[in-house]
Amino acid sequence: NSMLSWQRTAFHFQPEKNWMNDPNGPMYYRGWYHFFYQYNPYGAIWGNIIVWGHAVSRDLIHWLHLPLAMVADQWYDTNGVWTGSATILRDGQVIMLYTGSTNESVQVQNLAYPADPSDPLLVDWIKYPGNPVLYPPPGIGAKDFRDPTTAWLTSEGKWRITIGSKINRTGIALIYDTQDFKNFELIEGTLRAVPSTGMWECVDFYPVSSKVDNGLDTSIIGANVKHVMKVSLDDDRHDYYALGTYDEKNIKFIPDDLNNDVGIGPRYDYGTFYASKTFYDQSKGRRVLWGWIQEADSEHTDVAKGWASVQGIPRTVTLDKKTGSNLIQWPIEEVEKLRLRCNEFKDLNALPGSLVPLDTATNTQLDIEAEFEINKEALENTSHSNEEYKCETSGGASQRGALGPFGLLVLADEDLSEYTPVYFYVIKGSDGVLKTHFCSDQSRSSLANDVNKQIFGSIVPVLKNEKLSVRILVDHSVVESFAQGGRTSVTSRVYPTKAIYGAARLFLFNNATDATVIASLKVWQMNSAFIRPFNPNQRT
Ligand code: DQQ
Repeated sequence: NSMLSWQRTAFHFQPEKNWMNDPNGPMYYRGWYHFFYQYNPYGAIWGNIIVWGHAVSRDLIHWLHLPLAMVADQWYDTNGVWTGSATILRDGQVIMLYTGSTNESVQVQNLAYPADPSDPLLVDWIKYPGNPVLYPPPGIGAKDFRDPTTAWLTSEGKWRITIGSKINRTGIALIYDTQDFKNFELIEGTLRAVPSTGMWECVDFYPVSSKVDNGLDTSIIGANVKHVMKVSLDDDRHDYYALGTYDEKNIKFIPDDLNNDVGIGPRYDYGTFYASKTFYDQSKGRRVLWGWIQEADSEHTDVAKGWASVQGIPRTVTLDKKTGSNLIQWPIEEVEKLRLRCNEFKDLNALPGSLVPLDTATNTQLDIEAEFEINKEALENTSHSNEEYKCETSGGASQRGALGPFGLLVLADEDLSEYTPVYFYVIKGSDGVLKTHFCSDQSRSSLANDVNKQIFGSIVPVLKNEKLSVRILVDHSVVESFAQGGRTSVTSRVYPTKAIYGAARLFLFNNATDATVIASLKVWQMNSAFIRPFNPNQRT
């Protein structure tokens, strides 16, 4: 089926066909990255039966699709093999915990492990005959108990996991300790609970270093370590994180800032990015984040095209040492191996109200790095505006202010009947302090009318003497944008009908009324990744 085939991505992970959602059990094992994912083998919708797809890679970019890892063949997962996480024990043994939806649609936790640990591809999986290993505890709804995390070690030498749930409207993270992943002890209380946040899906809990930029194994605690707790809010389908302290003695996560608590505080991404999960990559000593990027078109269109969803380019996650109050997310370095020809533009002058076509080759597969500076006079002379600005509601890239918007139009066609602006909008407050918003505007991204054209974005911290900078990965129907080295990210799905293949163009734009913007850019054409079925005959 070649319908809408230009929307297929070239270097983002996706199955050959059908529906995909959450990332599951990512890990590095014996030379291979493993990626499992929620998958419907029967169609392009979430429905029928969700099982675990499986793919492996040497570099997190090129992938081989393997047979389904687990299907819904037991009473305890017959309504779905749902999300779960991998734990690698100290002797190298792999433990997989996942949620099953039972024959009565009760959410239970199950244990699985590789049938042959000496097979680096881990093709075959065994479900523990004693499953399920956990039922919803008293007081917890049968359908509010899912998505076990990777386990971490307690100071007593036991393994500890957390599982998302809710009580009334309070989102909670339940805690269990175990020694063998078969018998679990429910710990009284919660790791964290936040009123009015609803069901917590896909909780993630991990340490980050406040000193160095390498990642930390999930069990690390102690000096120079902060903890990150992330929840996926079923209510609004966004991933929120909080930075804080893990009080191991009282088994509590304590956020640094109660206004930036779990379910309330910053988001990993202000666009489309959900049910994400990190893993510690012991081969490169980094923590890597996977997130599901769902479609913004209609279910009807997904069915017609025969597939739905992509995964984000894996991102390394570190603590921002400069602000101390947010994470830095950055596309894994391996994606740079796909860079082909580079067009470099130096000190382009974009006057107020200007559009500058950038002469690049093809523009559907790009890696862009851009820096922007507002001329000094405008910064100094512009009177404060006290403007209330919000990417989502302030009129997008066509609303003009003194110091914004300016940025790039990606996936644009020559006539500008379609384009997606990724831009900054700077505001000067009455105190003279500048505030920078970073947005992605989908309102003119497609001539099709059955797609969601919301505008996304948020504030991005900009420190003294920093230029404004953005990195944008463009891949046919997905645009992943990172501002200020990864302090804020915005991902969007866009569905151009004209700005496709050779017809796609790239523009620099400046819609500010006062600011002249000096822009320098590097634009790389991106190669396609090999993402294809594994041929067992080629196995060496
Ligand atoms: N998706 C899974 C659940 C999880 C949800 C089912 C999040 O385990 O809570 O496909 O997208």
